[in-house]
Amino acid sequence: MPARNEAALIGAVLDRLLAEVSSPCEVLVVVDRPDDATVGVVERQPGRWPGVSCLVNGRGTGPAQAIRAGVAAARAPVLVVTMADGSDDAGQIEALAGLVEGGAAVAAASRYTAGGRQLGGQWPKCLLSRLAGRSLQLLARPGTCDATNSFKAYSAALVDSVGIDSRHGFEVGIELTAKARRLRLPVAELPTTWRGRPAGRSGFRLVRWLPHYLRWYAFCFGPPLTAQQVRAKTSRAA
Ligand SMILES: Nc1nc2c(ncn2[C@@H]2O[C@H](COP(=O)(O)OP(=O)(O)O)[C@@H](O)[C@H]2O)c(=O)[nH]1
Ligand SMILES: [Mg+2]
Repeated sequence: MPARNEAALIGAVLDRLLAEVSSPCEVLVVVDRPDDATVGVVERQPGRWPGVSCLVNGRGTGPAQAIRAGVAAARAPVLVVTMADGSDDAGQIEALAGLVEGGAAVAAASRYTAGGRQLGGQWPKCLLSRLAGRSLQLLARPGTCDATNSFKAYSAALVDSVGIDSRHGFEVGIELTAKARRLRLPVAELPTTWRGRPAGRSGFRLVRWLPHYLRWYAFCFGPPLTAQQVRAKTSRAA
């Protein structure tokens, strides 16, 4: 769970998450700085949220780095990325994880499938992500109409085999969906309702992050690859 300055919202989000998830789980709230007030809220109430801890990410700032750090520290075979501002329906975490346990490499919560909804949020971002998600499913068939939503479950085996190259915004979701597509691994989806934050400011940087999204949109297209070939084509060291 990437978090920046979420002191006002994190408590309710963790209450809801722990009420909804009955399977054993570890929750990592990943902040960029030790003085982020989110940490104070979580640590001031020891025992209130069992299994929840804060991770201060030393790798670099921004959502992609936070997600990478959380994924690297997580020990479970199924990983779920969800937001700390309450945008995601925590009631779907179990179902998404269940799809991965059942064999999907990626399970996406989709705003753009029949039954899905998006409430609030900045309209240019909403419009572009809808256009990207729908057109991608039409043209490249990755298995979800909402490749850009961050609320997804992943098999840890997928992430281990191909790694995460994103370093900027929330493009990790489309990156791993694109990689699963090129590996021809199953991607599943469920309709979801996404909500714009009720308080605080969105950290989304549409113009700055767009090129990174486009890179992974393009990577969805093309012949099947092995994990080794995916790494060779995408890894920064390559
Ligand atoms: N660690 C970390 N988390 C971030 C950063 N920017 C946003 N987040 C978190 O990512 C989630 C989604 O961010 P938000 O600003 O709501 O983006 P939006 O919903 O796409 O407008 C929230 O949990 C934020 O706290 C960042 O720079 N670092
Ligand atoms: Mg948000």
